[in-house]
Amino acid sequence: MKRLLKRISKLTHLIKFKAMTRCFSFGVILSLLFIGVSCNKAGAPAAFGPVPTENQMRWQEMEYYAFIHFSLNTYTDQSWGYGNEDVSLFNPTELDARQWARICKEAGMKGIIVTAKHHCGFCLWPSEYTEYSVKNAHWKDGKGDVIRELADACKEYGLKLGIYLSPWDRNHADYGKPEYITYFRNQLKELLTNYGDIFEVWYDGANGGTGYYGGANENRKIDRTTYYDWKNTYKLVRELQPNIVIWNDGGDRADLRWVGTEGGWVGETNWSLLNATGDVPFEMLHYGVEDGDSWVPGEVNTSIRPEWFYHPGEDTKVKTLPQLMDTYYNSVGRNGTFLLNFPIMPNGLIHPNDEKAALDLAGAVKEVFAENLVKNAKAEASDTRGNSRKFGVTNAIDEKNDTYWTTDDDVKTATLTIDFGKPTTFNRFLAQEYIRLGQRVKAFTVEAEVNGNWQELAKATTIGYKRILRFPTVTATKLRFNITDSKACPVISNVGIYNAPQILTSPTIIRNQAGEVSIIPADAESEIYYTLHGSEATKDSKKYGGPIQTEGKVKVSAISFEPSSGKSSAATYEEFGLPRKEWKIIGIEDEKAYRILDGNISTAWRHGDETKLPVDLVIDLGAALTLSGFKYYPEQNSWQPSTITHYEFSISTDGKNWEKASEGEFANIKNNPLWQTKNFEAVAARYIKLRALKNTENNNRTGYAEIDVITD
Ligand code: FUL
Repeated sequence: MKRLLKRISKLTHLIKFKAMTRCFSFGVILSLLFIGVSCNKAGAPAAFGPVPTENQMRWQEMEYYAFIHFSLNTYTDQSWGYGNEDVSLFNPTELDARQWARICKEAGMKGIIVTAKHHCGFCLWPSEYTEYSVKNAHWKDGKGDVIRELADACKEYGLKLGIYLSPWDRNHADYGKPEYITYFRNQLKELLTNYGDIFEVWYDGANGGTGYYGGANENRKIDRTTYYDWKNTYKLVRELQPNIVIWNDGGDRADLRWVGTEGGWVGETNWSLLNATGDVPFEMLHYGVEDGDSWVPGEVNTSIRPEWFYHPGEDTKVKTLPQLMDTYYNSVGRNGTFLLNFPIMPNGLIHPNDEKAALDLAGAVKEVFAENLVKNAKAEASDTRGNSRKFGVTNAIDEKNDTYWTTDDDVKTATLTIDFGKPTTFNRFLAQEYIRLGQRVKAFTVEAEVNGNWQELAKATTIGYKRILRFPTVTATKLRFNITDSKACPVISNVGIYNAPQILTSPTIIRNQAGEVSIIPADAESEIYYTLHGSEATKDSKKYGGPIQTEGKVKVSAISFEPSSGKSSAATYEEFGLPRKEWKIIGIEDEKAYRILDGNISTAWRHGDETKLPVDLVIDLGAALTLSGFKYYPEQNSWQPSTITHYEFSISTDGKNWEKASEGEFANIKNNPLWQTKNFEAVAARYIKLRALKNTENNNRTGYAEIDVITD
């Protein structure tokens, strides 16, 4: 029987077309085999549709691991290096990869993926194939090797090592030519042979564009569908590291997929499936493809700060506990893995604020899942096999990943009832499918029996490897987990019920054009305390009673405080430049354009549909100021983006004669559409002009949520 099942599962995996996913529409032979299985009610169900490889299984079970962004950008305050940055800038005098590994270990992470080479081409290891590496840096007199130090530290702390190797290389003279592919593979060989086991390799999707390219300083375009010849690169990778998983951003199907955003979430519906060929639009990256023919699970990558590389200005922008907790639920809790980035500081260390945030998250996750309330409960299934001994419901409450509850083969709806025996308080529900047999569940609900009445707590779609639902705290004696639709008989390895402590969300701080600061709590019942001078707000700070009129530059810090529990949120910080009271937008009649200056990043304005790029936004600042930079926050609209990528910024004293102060790109703005800051040499001016040259979509749509200037 075992051999028969193995053969069926192999066949299911091999034959890749849509009809395969319905048992009784298979070819005659397969149908007979399935009927044979379904007749034997004592046997295990056959695998259904695509299933994970052992490498994907091992990776999925890691759940949570780290990204490290470290390169020459760390020393130039950039997101993307151009490829001409001086190697000697790289000098992490206190570099300690053991500090990185210790923090990751204590944070509950299982591995670390490091940017061995980012888009600027600089290599963190002494590659034999380029001069643009640590071997020509001052650091350790050119004898250093960051990858070696990290590999050793990972070994010591029992963490796995992963490698990010950017295909786009803005330094290399051959980029865009066939010779570069040989170079890229030579580098891969170095990284995949000299540093022990590598669990994951990451090929960033940013590809081609302007760059230094060995001094050519030009725009190089590549055809991303053919240039890298991924098929043969993947072959090489698998030969060198048979246990590895390969990440690629969707265009070239690998083992793992990007989830279409760097914002820290994957879709609530999340199939670990895609089709092996054809386009993968953003929505598919978010949600997977229900009838996809290949197992390509999603990995949620996001940074612990707004940006990937270290920028000192973000030391107060480290994500708060509620933000990180949300990301945890929206990744691990939605059938994804969580890849959280630490930017390394120029001295070679992780910043203490980032360490604290990661350890706070670890503590909070531990607290939430400390006690699984199903442990002492009784479980009952709605069908016969579910109550049998071999595949019965007790397997779903034993907290083991390799045992499961399943129903009779022809059953696609089922209920598991948990009886706590006494009123029990909870607010989280966790379910796991035994994905080795495929991802099956399409919809489910959770109900609770409160004072003798059943009430619905949550309604959801897919489960996959792990699904966690949050709902308001309830006290109930029984809980019902109803699978309301499934592709084939459900196979559930675990359910969990938890009572998570409440975490107070930090307030939002905004300042409008008139200089009024408003502080908005996430929960209207919270009290707010604030400071205006940069020090951290505490319960002893001033109580907020409504908008505060401010003049000049201000640094606001605020906390939410819940009088009933005595709990405070983490502090929010916002720094505001000069008020924009006297600012006027020139040449645009539409009053709504003033949304660009309203201090609220969730309101935006865009030019009319007839606009053709390049297009200008001209502002009269009302008086001459000494400017040393500007800031742009793009409109947050992922369906019809209006995000500028290439710009010119000019200044004028009279609004007629203009001088260019800055030009270039907003690097990585498509994937990470947050504040873009550009600095330039201080200059006095009364008028500013932001000229949009190009947007992320290569069309003419141009919008702005906010524009501001930096003054000395
Ligand atoms: C993006 C890159 O362009 C960013 O710089 C960063 O490395 C992120 C993880 O992926 O696409």
